[in-house]
Amino acid sequence: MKLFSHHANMPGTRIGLFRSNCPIDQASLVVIPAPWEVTVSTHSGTALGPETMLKASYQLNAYSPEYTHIPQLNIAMLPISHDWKILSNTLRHDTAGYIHALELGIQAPILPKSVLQKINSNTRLFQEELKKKALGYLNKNKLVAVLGGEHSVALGLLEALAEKHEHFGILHINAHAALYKAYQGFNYSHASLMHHALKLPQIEKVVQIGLRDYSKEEAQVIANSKGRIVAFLNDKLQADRFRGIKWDTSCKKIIDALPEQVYISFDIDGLDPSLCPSTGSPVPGGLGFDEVCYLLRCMVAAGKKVIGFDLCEVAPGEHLDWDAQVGSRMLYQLAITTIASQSKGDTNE
Ligand SMILES: [Mn+2]
Repeated sequence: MKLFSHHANMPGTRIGLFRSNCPIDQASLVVIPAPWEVTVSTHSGTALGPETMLKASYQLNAYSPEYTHIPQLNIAMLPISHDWKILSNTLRHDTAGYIHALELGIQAPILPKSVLQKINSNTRLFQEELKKKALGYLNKNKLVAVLGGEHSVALGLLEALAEKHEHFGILHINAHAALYKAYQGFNYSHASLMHHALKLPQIEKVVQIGLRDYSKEEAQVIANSKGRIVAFLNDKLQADRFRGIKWDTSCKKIIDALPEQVYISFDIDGLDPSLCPSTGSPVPGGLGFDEVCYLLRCMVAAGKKVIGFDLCEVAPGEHLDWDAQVGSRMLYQLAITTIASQSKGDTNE
């Protein structure tokens, strides 16, 4: 309660996500905004992702003709936590100069051990708080999603889901593999999310798409994973298309690699950077918006059940808020996919 009590964005004082007026206690899908950016590289701004996507979501028609059997989108976003935002800003203040120096290739920038420890321990505390919050809603049989913020914010939700589900897989959409043990000294960096996720035995598989910027060490982790990590490399997927293999065929292969229950972890930089120019670490190439939407629809048609998702690394841009427009529309696609995927079986376990 403490975290959300004093922020102006209280239910009833502002229009909800996608102009929905669904109260949180009646929502089937609860979105937890995580305005967090402590270890972001290159471009900052993703802590503003949730509020800019909320605003952009008012311009969207929340209607999907292919899912008319869903009577309405019962989705509600929690108020954006002022306390999380302040903590993130404080820690970011300590890291920004250090990260900037590393990226300029300046030798041995100094970040005192005590500062690093402070960042690592506070990040862990934040993740545990998010986990607790997510578990509270999961225990009420609601679906939960996290809206970042940097990609590391998804760990709390993954840990919460691991307490509710014995087995599930992750569809990981990202230009990066996120398999670093630690990155730039940070234990819980955006570049380490999958490394931490794979410590959860409940996660039987990580299926990666969009991957096009990764290290030799990360490639070795994938190769040594005995099939637990399946990477559909971006170069390979695109080469297949250039050779005339239909995207539909590739989607079937991706979906076949996933177990029945799927969590979707979506770093927006998995998409072509023309769709997310202001994200923290943009990489040329990548997936198209329609390609991802088609894959999501195929997943529902194939009977996969989406048990939760995150959408991260969306940052506001300078021009017309294009990044937030794309982000909110992808958020809608993920939400409708998750809700539609429930109808082929029982909700939750
Ligand atoms: Mn990424």
